[in-house]
Amino acid sequence: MSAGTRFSEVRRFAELDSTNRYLLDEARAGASDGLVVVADHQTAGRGRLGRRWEAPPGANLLLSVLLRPDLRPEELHLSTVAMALAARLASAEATGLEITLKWPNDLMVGERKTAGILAETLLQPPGPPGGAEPAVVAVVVGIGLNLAWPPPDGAAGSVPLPEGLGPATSLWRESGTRVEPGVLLDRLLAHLEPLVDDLSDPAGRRRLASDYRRACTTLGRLVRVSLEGETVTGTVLDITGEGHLLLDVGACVRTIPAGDVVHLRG
Ligand code: BT5
Repeated sequence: MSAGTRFSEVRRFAELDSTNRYLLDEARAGASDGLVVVADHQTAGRGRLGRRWEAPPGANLLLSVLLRPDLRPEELHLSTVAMALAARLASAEATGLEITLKWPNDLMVGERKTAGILAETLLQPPGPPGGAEPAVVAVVVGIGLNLAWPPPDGAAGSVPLPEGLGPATSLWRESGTRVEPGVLLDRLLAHLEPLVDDLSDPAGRRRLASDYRRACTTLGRLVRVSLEGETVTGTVLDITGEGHLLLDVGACVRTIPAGDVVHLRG
């Protein structure tokens, strides 16, 4: 990335446990806004709720960025939104595919997941519940973007997908275009730069939220949402300013802060 942009320092690793773990440690040690880390392979790539992110060495883009935006904790979901919009634009530009967003953190081609985003936060003070309102010190936003894996059917060297992966796809599989991780990285960071500026500006935050709504195919859908200990089905009425789902479940409208969604029909 060219000097003078927020993302002028990119650290590249052949292997790391997790790019998010690495940058959270760097953030605690005082690393600056804009540090980027990329790995060819992760040995313990993280999803939400302790889940794993899978990718064979060298196939996909695995990256995290460290941000220190001027955000309140309830606005943090917008950092995931900024990454999702940047990755969507970069992927579409490189392949011509239409990429949609699935609440809360997925990029999709049709109903198959082509990227997942994990934002992890450092708050100050982390202290006990009921204490002073915490401030956002840093947020690490990681994305795993499937470029070449899972490969197209019959491609040389195909290996069976891990069990429980769910409906996954890659840009190569969907478009026939094999994009190098470095090419997609440059495009993604170029799109991310102005979107990260938007995080620290009220008008910018409104723009991010409205661009997200336009790209998010969960809105208006009949969905099944798995929550801790319960599954609910309903129609998505809206996504709130805090990034929560408003779900019409018939008897009432539920506010869902986080969960796993299955799109049931249009
Ligand atoms: C996510 O979690 O989708 C967030 C994934 C973030 C990964 C990036 S890679 C760079 C950075 N460093 C990290 O350590 N993490 C971030 P979640 O919504 O919980 O989805 C996880 C689930 O997606 C898994 O349980 C699998 O079912 C599925 N999955 C795993 N690998 C996948 C892949 N490559 N493509 C599609 N689905 C996958």
